[in-house]
Amino acid sequence: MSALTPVLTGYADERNAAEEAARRPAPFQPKLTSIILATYNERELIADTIRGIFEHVTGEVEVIVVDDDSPDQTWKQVAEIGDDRVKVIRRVATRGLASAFNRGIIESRGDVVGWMDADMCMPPSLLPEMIRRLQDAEVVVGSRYAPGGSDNRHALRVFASRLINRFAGLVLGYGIRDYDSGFVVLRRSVFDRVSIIPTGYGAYFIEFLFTCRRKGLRVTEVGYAFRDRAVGVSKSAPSLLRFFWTGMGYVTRILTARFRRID
Ligand SMILES: Nc1nc2c(ncn2[C@@H]2O[C@H](COP(=O)(O)OP(=O)(O)OP(=O)(O)O)[C@@H](O)[C@H]2O)c(=O)[nH]1
Ligand SMILES: [Mg+2]
Repeated sequence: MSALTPVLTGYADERNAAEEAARRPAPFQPKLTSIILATYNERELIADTIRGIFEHVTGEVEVIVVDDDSPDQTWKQVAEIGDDRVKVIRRVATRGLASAFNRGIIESRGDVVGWMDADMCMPPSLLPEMIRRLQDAEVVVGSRYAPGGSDNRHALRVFASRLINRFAGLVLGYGIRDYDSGFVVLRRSVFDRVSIIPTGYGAYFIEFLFTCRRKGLRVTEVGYAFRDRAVGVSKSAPSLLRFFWTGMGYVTRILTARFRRID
């Protein structure tokens, strides 16, 4: 073998690598990412959530906060941040998580749209990985039950959540592990095919994911550690009775989703 061989091989390797790179699709890079936060009495945690989003999501970002006239004046707290990338909508005389996210979607301009809770239970640091995964999917869900995921809440809440998800998996299928996650980023084009049905609390999300899959869209889950809220009051489970009613709402919605055909 001549002394030149390694040099020639190196050149061929480089050329192959360059050709390979040219063949690969360009990494998915949104022009504008819109993150929607629905809030009700999140005064203590809203600023940290918004700060976390700007810290972690690169490129152009807008944050849309939809607040239902919180008695603790979360809306005012957001307005006082004074950042023109943050838009606050103060809805009056209406309440609802699903309708709040729907309003945020209507107001959003991004080619990537996402939404999450504003109580730091869902880490903004996961957003870059979720956005990156849009390379190979239309919808990317932050998941407590995918590999790498966990949930540190009270055992009863974890049990109920696992039960709901097991039931959703059984009735609706498609292998989605965290059907009611509520932590998502997606390509705007998804809304050309699927709308959220904006009624009720968090169960709208189950039907939304189910419809996405039914229409052939790719849904990917990324595991994350859900941390129970450090301060503030839970809106879904402030009492055992309310917790039970919320759970019943989820069960009804799963069954409705299975048989409803809107389009
Ligand atoms: N706009 C609006 N936001 C709401 C409403 N209810 C809850 N939220 C927000 O929705 C997100 C989820 O509510 P949480 O109270 O955290 O409910 P949860 O995540 O089921 O329960 P915990 O995390 O245990 O408190 C939070 O950002 C809330 O501020 C509502 O009626 N309107
Ligand atoms: Mg929460």
